[in-house]
Amino acid sequence: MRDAVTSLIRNYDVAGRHLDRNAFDQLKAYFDSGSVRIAMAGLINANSAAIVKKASAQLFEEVPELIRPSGNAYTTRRFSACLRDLDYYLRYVSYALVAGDNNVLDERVLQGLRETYNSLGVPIGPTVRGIQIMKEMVQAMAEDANLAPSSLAEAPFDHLSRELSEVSL
Ligand SMILES: CCC1=C(C)/C(=C/C2=NC(=C\c3[nH]c(/C=C4\NC(=O)[C@H](C)[C@H]4CC)c(C)c3CCC(=O)O)/C(CCC(=O)O)=C2C)NC1=O
Repeated sequence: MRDAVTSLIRNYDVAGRHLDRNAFDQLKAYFDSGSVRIAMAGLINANSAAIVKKASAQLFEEVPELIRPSGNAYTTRRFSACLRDLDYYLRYVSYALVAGDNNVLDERVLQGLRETYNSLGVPIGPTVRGIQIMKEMVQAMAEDANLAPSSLAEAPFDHLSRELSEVSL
């Protein structure tokens, strides 16, 4: 698992190079944004249950087929699995925010996930929509809490969405 600092050091070490101006600019940007990242993770963790509840309600309102008898989130067990997945995404997003790096998402969340979803018929499109709804909620909460720039919250949610849907950059 890597964070912004270990990723940067790794790249320079692989190339056998001293840290240069560009490295110091990147490090400074990471440390300067540190308290906002931590506050955002705190906001997520303090409100995770409410975020999952509201985001899932909105998702099921937008895509009601999911909870109809032929839907993937139909039955109590699958409904709970769906909410649990949203909570996983939220928790790992908070880790990635603190780390300033999406590597934790690749290693702990995304590996093999598409295959699992495909084999269980979990629809990717609505899952990505759920992730995006949570992103919008977290950004709105960050704005209310005067955490700037609130766009810092975007990267990990977008990374999850992009990798899950395999949409090229
Ligand atoms: C920490 C990393 C991690 C992730 C991400 C994870 C996801 C994950 N979600 C699963 C299932 C599932 N995921 C969903 C999710 C949904 N269905 C829908 O219609 C919605 C679109 C969506 C919710 C937004 C459902 C319903 C299942 C159960 C499917 C089944 O068993 O038939 C499964 C299969 C095993 C299980 O049921 O527990 C995994 C591994 N597990 C992990 O350890």
